[in-house]
Amino acid sequence: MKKTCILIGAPIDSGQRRPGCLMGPAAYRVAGLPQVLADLGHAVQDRGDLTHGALEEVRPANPAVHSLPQTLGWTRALHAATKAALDEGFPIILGGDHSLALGSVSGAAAHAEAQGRPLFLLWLDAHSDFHTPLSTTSGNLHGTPVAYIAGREGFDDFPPFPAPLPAEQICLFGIRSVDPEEHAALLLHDIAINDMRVLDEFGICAPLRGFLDKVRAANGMLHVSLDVDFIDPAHAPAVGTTVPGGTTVREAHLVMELLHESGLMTSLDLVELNPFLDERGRTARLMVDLVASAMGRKVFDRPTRSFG
Ligand code: NNH
Ligand code: MN
Ligand code: MN
Ligand code: MN
Repeated sequence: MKKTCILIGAPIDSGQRRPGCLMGPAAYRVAGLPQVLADLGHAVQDRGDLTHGALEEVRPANPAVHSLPQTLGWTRALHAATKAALDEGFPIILGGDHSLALGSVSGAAAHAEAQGRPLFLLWLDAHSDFHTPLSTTSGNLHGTPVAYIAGREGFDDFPPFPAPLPAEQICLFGIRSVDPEEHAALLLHDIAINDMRVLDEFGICAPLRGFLDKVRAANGMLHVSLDVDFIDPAHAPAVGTTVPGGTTVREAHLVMELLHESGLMTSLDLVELNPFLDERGRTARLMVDLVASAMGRKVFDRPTRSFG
């Protein structure tokens, strides 16, 4: 199905400490994302880059937390932009660090609620990002969006999350770095955790198809949040928080191809690309190629599936 892709640049790097993610949206454009989508037959509207708007003075209860006013400003801006874009097409958020998902997923949740449809979340990441602003020791709010989305307490400075997602509607995929506090909280919440151990044993298809079947059965909307560090740093070096043992290039493409085949994905974040750390643009180009697979590019275009 051809879509109207709405590109929303989110040059945000207040959710972590290493400068560079704010160059992400520019790198995706330089790597040719708008043209790649157009070549696949989609309509493309590039809305340019967002700004975080006016900042309020807020002091975090946890002194480790930094840049809270900026992250709150971005959360409001991304909430509004994503919610509005969902009325018109398929939003692709060009990050920016993963704290942008505090806004993009809350905007998608508000849209889904207005439609009377459940929102599902596929979190493709080395990390579980299940800290709260109270539990984080790094103080980096990019480590918190899944907790916000699942309705964990500790987000008093943030707008209340519209209809927090029940655990069954969240799927973490590719996980291989979980802090002790996140681990304890995840066990209480019973969220599906397809960590690398699971993917090593069962592969990509079975766990992902299981989740997609649930989305389809519920007539759900599906937000996908793709963190660059989902992919092994050998292939995707341009990220501040590399964790070895990630997915291969083909495994990442297979996720995207299954998402396309499912026809279920309704919005997408591309996060944590730090072009300052890249090697001649290879990570930016890989991310663009992954989006192409998610939007219909195939190695070989079979009319029906045939493996004979
Ligand atoms: N759990 C760590 C923290 O809270 C790392 C989070 N970093 C990420 N998440 N890159 O995807 O600081
Ligand atoms: Mn992340
Ligand atoms: Mn990560
Ligand atoms: Mn941590």
